[in-house]
Amino acid sequence: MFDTSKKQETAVLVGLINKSQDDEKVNEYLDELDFLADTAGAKILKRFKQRLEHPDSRTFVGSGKLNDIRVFVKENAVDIVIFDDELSPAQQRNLEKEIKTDKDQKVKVLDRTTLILDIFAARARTAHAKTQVELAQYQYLLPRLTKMWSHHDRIKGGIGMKGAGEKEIETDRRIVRDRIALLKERLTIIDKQMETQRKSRGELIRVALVGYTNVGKSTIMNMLSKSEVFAENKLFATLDTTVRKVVIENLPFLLSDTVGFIRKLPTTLVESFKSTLDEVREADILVHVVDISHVGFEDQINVVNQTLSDIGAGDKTTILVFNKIDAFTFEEKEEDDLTPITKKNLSLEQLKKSWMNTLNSPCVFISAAGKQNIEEFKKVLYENIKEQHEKRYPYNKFLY
Ligand SMILES: Nc1nc2c(ncn2[C@@H]2O[C@H](COP(=O)(O)OP(=O)(O)OP(=O)(O)O)[C@@H](O)[C@H]2O)c(=O)[nH]1
Ligand SMILES: [Mg+2]
Repeated sequence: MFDTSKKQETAVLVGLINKSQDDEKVNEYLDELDFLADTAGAKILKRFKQRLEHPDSRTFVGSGKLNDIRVFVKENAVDIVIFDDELSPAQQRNLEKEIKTDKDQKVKVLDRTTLILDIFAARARTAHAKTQVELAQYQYLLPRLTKMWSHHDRIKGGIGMKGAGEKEIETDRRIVRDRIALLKERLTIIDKQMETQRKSRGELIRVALVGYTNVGKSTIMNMLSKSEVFAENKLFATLDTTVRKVVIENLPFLLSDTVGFIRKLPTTLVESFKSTLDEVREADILVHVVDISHVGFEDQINVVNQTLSDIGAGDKTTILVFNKIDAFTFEEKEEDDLTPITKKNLSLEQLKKSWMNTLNSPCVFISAAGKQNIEEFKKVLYENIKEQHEKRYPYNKFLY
């Protein structure tokens, strides 16, 4: 969707402030949307925020804000307007019409879902990932087809006649449906191959790295397995699952690194990434990686937990790994500062204490890039794998 062959495309972001997301939260969400847009190759020129309890059913924002956007887009020749929520087909159509001031102006209206799907499409390398992403894109497109191409309506015939426009839409829909059916068939075949592959891996304990996108999963994978999984400071660097055999002390196990999660991950994506996520579903132990240097790390933990329970992996043994302690910062309070303490004032030590006291599952604080506390992490991992091993092979305790 982003054309990288020409000059970098420019974009503006739009988000709503309401009861469920205050100004600070919206800033954080727009930071993330900015990061997504940057990953996709666009340059953000401005953010628009509006206080509105519910999105306007016609144009998402109110008419005053829409006018501000229209003026800015015109003056700065902005290429794309990105909304931090899923737009209904009608909203998208109305917005495209109303933001344009003259008919030659080329401005695209995107929502968060299209942006995520777009990044996934650009990052997919293997046939498996490509098929999964294409399926998700078509599934997103299908219900939007009639209304999106509503210009056909105008050439519709009189009462009782099926107009050419409608026929065209029907044809388009049929093509998309056929494509979806074909992609699903292909995925079934790939799924079977993957299942056979997983079965042939034998009886080793399986550990899966899970977590929000960009928290350091692949960096940890590389550190533990000395493999070279692609890791970089972009969202969704990893789409495919990599599995490596790792040995700690003399205990071998399988470690997998997979796609990261994000707030409002499009449901079509979760569905079509089913077989990639099987690796997580079938794991014995989850290593939930958290970026503790991120202001919204607690929200990210909740998003990941929710996604895990959505895919049926919510009740597994989980080790919480707080990564990037080297980049952690906090606002230290002066002694005479009597304003109430907030989460922002907590030091790393205080955070550690509070998490260790409230969690039932093990947790550890590390820096994968800075190689801090890795031995402790390995020890926790070892203990948990050993425990699983003993449960599974009660008569085989002394093998390691
Ligand atoms: N400061 C700091 N940066 C880190 C640490 N661990 C990883 N990073 C950086 O964080 C960024 C993301 O790391 P990845 O390992 O690609 O993260 P990921 O969770 O695999 O991300 P996705 O595959 O995109 O979901 C990279 O730029 C890493 O260098 C750490 O301990 N400290
Ligand atoms: Mg990764």
